[in-house]
Amino acid sequence: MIRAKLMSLALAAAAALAPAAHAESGWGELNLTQGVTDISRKIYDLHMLIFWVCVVIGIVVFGVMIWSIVTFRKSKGAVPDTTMVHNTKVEVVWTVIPVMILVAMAVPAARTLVEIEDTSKTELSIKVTGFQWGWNYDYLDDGVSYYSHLDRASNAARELDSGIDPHTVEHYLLNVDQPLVVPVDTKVRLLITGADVIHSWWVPAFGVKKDAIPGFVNEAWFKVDTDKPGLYRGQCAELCGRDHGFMPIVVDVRSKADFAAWLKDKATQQKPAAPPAPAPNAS
Ligand SMILES: [Cu+2]
Repeated sequence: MIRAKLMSLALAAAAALAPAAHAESGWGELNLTQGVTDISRKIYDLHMLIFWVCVVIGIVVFGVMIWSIVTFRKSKGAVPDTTMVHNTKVEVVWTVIPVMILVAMAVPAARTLVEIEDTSKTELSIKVTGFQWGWNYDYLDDGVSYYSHLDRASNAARELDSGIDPHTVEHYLLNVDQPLVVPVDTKVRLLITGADVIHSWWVPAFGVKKDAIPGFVNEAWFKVDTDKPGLYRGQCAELCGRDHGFMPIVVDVRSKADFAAWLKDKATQQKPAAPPAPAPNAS
């Protein structure tokens, strides 16, 4: 009777989940993104590997537990065994198997962690300073530096009683006035710090999230695939005060040639004006 009830419950649950499982977009939105860098894909693969390890362990453990509860219930006349309280063989097995599983997960995880921290051989260094509330990007070798704030349209709509429907604003709260511009296929090193309180620079598609701490310089790096130029969005990921939700991040990834042209342009714009020529001596 109970077994039949359990079976029908399990079937009902499976039926409820099945159509949703087919709607790729629905479930895809819940999962980690695969991203556009080698590291972000490695993080995704690790996440999936460990997720499935957990699923299998969950099924096995709960399966044995539920089966034991149902099969050896009191109403069926089960009597607890008080003679066998220790079994060395079983203890060894349930210690060795989890240790092996943990080691099998730790090895690839450690390898990826080491790679994430490897900021050698970078080709472009940008200092990122988080402040209340926005970001400053400083291209250290090129004398280019600028601020990146929430874009005007979002900023107007977010005001109390603005009368603007946020749904009409494109990329509401996820757009900036000046994005960070970087080239594809280039190992970009970020030197991340904070000007006032702790912020965190987070762009999921790159697999990068690093705290911006005043007085500290944290390093991070990313290298976007050659065939993946475009706009990538992120947000401050450390609660930093009143306008924490209003300091998004946008990274504009361009081809190497486009980037070089942009950087040259920006550098000329920012070059301080030459001092006025000295007035000819009035004699
Ligand atoms: Cu913040």
